[in-house]
Amino acid sequence: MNVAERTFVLLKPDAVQRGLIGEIVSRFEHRGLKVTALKLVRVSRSLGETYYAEHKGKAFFEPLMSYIAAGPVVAMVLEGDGAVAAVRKMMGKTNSAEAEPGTIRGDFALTIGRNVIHGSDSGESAKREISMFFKPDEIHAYTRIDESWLRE
Ligand code: D4T
Repeated sequence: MNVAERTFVLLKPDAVQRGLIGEIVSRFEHRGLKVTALKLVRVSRSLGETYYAEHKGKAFFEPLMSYIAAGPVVAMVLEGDGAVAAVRKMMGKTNSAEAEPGTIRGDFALTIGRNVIHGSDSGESAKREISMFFKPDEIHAYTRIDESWLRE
């Protein structure tokens, strides 16, 4: 059964500063995912720590904090059938060095520490991450003109 779901995507500071915002958002739009919220924000230290709480104490945590706070990021909510899994597949492996060509990391990144994008790994993570970046009234409902062609 087709069930539209929400996922959260973050274009990291390297994506913004390398001029990749349009290219990456375009891939999601062309796939049929609906952008229902989008903004440029700065990740504070406290937001970064909450966002990456599961990694606190690991060797890469401090470099990760510096990276994510190094410049503005683009936060967005995407909606569509199987959106969480679709976005994860489109991003490719976390370690860009192992990401397949054709994926976002496989096409635009080389290392794990500069992997240009984050996408939620489950519906539960999506809910948590969306609530960290967006108020409910910042998420918009509308109809895409191609919607009737995106499922049977
Ligand atoms: P994000 O959250 O950035 O989408 O990454 P993933 O969900 O794909 O992967 P993750 O939580 O395992 O890693 C979070 C973040 O930390 C960086 N990282 C990770 C790193 O710099 N060195 C490492 O060894 C690991 C495991 C990359 C992504």
